[in-house]
Amino acid sequence: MARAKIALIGAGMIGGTLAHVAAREALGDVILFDIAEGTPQGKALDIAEASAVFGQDVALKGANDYADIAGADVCIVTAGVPRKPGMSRDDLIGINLKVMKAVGEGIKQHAPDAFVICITNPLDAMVWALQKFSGLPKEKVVGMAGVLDSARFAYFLAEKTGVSVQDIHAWTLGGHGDDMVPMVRHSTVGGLPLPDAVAAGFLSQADLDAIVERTRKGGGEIVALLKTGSAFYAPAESAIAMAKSYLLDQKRVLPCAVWLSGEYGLSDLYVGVPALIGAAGVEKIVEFATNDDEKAMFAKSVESVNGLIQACKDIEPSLA
Ligand code: A3D
Repeated sequence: MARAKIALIGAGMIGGTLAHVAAREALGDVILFDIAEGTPQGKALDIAEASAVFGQDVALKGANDYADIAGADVCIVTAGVPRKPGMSRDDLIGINLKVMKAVGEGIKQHAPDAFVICITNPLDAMVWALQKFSGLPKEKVVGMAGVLDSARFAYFLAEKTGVSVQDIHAWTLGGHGDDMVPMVRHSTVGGLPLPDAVAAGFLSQADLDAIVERTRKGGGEIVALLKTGSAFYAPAESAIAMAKSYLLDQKRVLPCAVWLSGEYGLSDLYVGVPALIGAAGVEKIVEFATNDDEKAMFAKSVESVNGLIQACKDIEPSLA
């Protein structure tokens, strides 16, 4: 059987890491695409040379022409600009919306059958715009944010409780902004929902509150440390988990920005909820039972996402 073809649109910090991880895991042949000449070619060659050390038979190629993504099974989009210290994700909207238009048209023309994972920020609005510009089926266009936000939440819980990350299941829903919703009652440490884990002495309520706040600001913490850009290792790993679930039909339930049509009482927007990803793309949306507090936090987060979508429509009238 032919190897899968993975097109990475954007060969910057996340794009290069995605190429490395995809090649190491032999997920498929990799096309690294960027408008910058030389960068995708250089990174592709560097990783291809490394393949002789890590011992995987995969082909890597750098490209500046969308024709090279033809027939891709998966496209992962990181094209655009990241945040610098002092910027919010929303400050990126003007530049990145134009980039989504070019990328959407490229995918529509050359890889219309691909499963598309958007990472470019502000995430929920950019994946919404990318679906519109590409015209691909909504179940084949998703945004990566929830896997990363939930991974941060899980890591902080593991660090504080001393329990293996493998035995922690953390869920973060809503938009990918500082008002995202870490789902305290639905997240577990060793099978115990977090309020029970507090009662059992794994961590204090104050520790849990601090972890929830740190999770919400997790992206900004890395931006402040790096100073020149934003996180890339954990975002790349997160998107690879989603691509793998699609390519291998794993049917994992992962928090992803997906198109909602009635679920959670919402329609016509992309926002982070648990979604089953299999060979058909988004095959099912899992609806958590939410209490009044969780509903209010989710509604606030959705309001921010709707504000960003409105800003996209104001900038690009064809999206209205
Ligand atoms: P960076 O290293 O700057 O890479 C972006 C790449 O996009 C550069 O190589 C550019 O040359 C390229 N590019 C710009 N315009 C185009 C275009 N029109 N077509 C093709 N390529 C283009 O950034 P990065 O890899 O660190 O981050 C990429 C994006 O991911 C940014 O928007 C970040 O804000 C976002 N991001 C999202 C998350 C989420 O969890 C959603 C996390 C971290 C970063």
